[in-house]
Amino acid sequence: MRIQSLRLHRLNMPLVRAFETSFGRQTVRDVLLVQIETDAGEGWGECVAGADPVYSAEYVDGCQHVIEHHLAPALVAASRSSEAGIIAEDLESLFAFVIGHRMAKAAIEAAVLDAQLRAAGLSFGTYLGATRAEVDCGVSVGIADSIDELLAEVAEYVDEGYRRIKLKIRPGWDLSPVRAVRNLIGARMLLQVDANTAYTVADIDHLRRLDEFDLVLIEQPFVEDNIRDHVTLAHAIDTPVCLDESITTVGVAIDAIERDATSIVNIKPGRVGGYIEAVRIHDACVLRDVRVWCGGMLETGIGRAANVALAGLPGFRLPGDTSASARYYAEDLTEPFVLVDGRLRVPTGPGNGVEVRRDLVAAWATRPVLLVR
Ligand code: SMG
Ligand code: MG
Repeated sequence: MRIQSLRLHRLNMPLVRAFETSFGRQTVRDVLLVQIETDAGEGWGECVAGADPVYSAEYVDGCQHVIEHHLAPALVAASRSSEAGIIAEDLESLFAFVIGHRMAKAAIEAAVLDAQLRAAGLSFGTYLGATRAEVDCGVSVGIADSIDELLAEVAEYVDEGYRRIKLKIRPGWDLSPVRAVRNLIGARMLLQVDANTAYTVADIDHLRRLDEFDLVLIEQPFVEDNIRDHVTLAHAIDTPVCLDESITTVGVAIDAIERDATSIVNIKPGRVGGYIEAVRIHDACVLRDVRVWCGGMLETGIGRAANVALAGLPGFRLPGDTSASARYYAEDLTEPFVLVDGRLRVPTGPGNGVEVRRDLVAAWATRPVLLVR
């Protein structure tokens, strides 16, 4: 494919309800979209980075900068000088000169994949290897102002049919909310927690008290570069430990699994540099009989479409943070994803299988479109 240009779109989308985690409270999503134009047609990708570098080192202004000044010029130049043109499989080596910046790279990869799969008439699901037509969905529930408000929110999601509840926790908001929610939803409903690195190894005795709630997993209790303390926790606690922020490459995933730091893996394509690396991590986990599930970054329909396709792969044996559009946004940037019997359908159309609502992308823009060619 010849890549003629990249356009970067920035827009704000208010969340239907504030989302609070151990690292902060978010009421709006600052969305960066990559639109590429090629000789075979166009493609769209969504960047998952947040407005501030608080979930990871990446943040949306940084992603935009590195795309504008480093990745996009390299992509356009390589496309111009290469006989065969560029496809998504070329990007890893093409972008290797930029260290890290996986969320920025993943946004471009998604756009290139969308364009090349549309041109080939293939869906993301078929390309990635999805074996399911629909995927089980969970919902991630933020820290609330009170236990009563938390219970009201969880009850709503249970009524809507979500198949798993994930509670955000932090020191001071853990045992009591988890106990209250477990009492509300009963013993059989899947329940898990996510600390987003808010604890330290000194909290292990406290975290062991979560064992009585029969959780599916505890996600990322300690800082991302500390694999060793997760090993210590995993040996001390019955609840399975699951890494999110720590898992940045297939190599790190294998290392963490083989050291016993994680027995279930959260896969987020944005965090690991794209869908191709996400499938590698999936495959490495399947080989080691480690279950995986698809994480979420409050994506719009553009990112969600591809995530749902990924979640259709056979190793995704737990419900993902792949919730319906209505859990996040009053109006989505694509046709809405609707929960039916606790599941979302994997799009079957070419590319990501959804249509971008350009009117909304333009109407909600916070900056002029930036063109690189
Ligand atoms: O997309 O439903 C979603 C959000 C899921 O909890 C979620 N994501 O650490 O897993 C996580 C968080 C990080 C995102 S905070 C913006
Ligand atoms: Mg997480």
